Amino acid sequence: MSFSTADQKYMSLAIDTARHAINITTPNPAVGCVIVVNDEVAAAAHTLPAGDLHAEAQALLKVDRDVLGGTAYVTLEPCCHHGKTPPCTEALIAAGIKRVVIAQLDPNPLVAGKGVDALRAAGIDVEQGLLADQAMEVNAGFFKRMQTGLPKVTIKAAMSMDGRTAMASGESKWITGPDARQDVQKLRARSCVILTGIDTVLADDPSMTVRMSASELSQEGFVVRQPWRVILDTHLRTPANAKIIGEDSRCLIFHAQQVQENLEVLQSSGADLVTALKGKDSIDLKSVLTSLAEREINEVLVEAGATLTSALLKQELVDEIILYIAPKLMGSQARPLFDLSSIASMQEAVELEFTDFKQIGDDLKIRAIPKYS
Ligand code: AOF
Ligand code: ZN
Repeated sequence: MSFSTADQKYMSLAIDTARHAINITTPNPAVGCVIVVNDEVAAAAHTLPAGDLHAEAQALLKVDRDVLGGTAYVTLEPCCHHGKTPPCTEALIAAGIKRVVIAQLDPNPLVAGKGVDALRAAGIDVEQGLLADQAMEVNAGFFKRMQTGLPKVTIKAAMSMDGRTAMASGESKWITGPDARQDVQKLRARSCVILTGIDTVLADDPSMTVRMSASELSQEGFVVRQPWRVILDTHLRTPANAKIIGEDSRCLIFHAQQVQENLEVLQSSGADLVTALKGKDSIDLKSVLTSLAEREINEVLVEAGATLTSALLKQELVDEIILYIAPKLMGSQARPLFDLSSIASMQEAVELEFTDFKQIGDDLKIRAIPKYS
C-alpha cells in the first residue's frame, strides 16, 4: 500500500489528536479522527470518555462543511458493533465518506477486521497500516489487554546515580527534584491502576493520587480521572485509615485466602478486598494482573519497593521501566533499586533496551524495555 505525503500529514494529525485523549478514555482506546474534504481539514476529534462518543462520531458532529466524498483518517479501525455507542462504520457511511485510511486494526474481537469489511461492503475505499506503530504506541495497554489478557505493566522508580532508592533507614524524600516528580504525575494520570505493596503503604502512607489540574495535563474540559489504587497485602496489614484507600477512586486490596483479621474493618473503610487464588497462602502476581485485565484495566503503573518490582521482573511480567536518575550519590548502605540477588553471572543478567532518555530539571528520565527470551 502506498500513501501520499498528504496521507501521512493527516494521519499524523489524527495521532496527535488521539494523544490528547490518552488520560480520559479508559477502558476504551484513545482514537483520533481527521476528516478531509478537497485537501482541507473539515474536523479533527478524539474519543470522549467511555460511554460517550467515539472519535469518528465526534468528528462528524464537528465538521464545518459537507463531507460527501471526503476521506476519514482514523488511528483505529472504526467499530461496527453496538456497544455503549452505535457503530462508527454506519456513521461514516451515512455521512457519504468515500475513503477511510486506518492506522491500526482494532484487536477487540467484536471488531477485528469486521469494521473494514462493513465499510468496503458499502463501497468505501479502505486502506490500512499508515503510521501503525505510532498509533499502537498511544494505546499500548489496550492492545496488550486485548491480545494477551494482561494489562501493560510499567515500573516507575527514582534512584541516585549510584543506583539507590532510599537510605538504610527508609528515608527517601526526595531523591529527584520537583520537575521529575511533576512528570510522575503525568504517568499516573494516564494509568488505570497504581500498583503497590503493603511495605510501601506501611512505610510511607502514600496517597498515590493525581494532583495536577486538567489544564496542566492538557485535557481542558475533562475531569481529572484518579487511577484505581491496588495494594498487594497478603496478610491484610493495611491500616483502615491509610491515605491510599481515599474516596476519590477505587482501592483494591489483594490478600491471601485464609486471612480474617482486619477483614471487616477494612471492608467498612471502603476498600474492595480481593482474595488471591483458592488454596494459595500467597498472592500470585500473574493472576492479579489477569484479574485486573478482566476488570478492563489497560495500564498498570507500579510504584513499589524492590521486593515487588523485582518479583514482577523475575516473572517477566514487566513491559517497561521508567527510571528517574538524580545527580547524587547515596552511598552503599542505602537500598538498591532492585532485589535481584539470585543473579550470579553475566549470563543471568536481565537484558534491557533503552528506548528513550531526556533531562527533566536536574534529573534524567530513562525508558527501557526488558528483553525477555
Ligand atoms: C471506534 N472509535 O474512538 C474508539 C473505538 O462500548 P463502546 O461502544 O464505547 O465501544 C468500545 C470499543 O470500541 C473498544 O473496546 C474498541 O474496540 C472500540 N473503540 N472504536 O470506532 C473510537 N475508541
Ligand atoms: Zn466506534
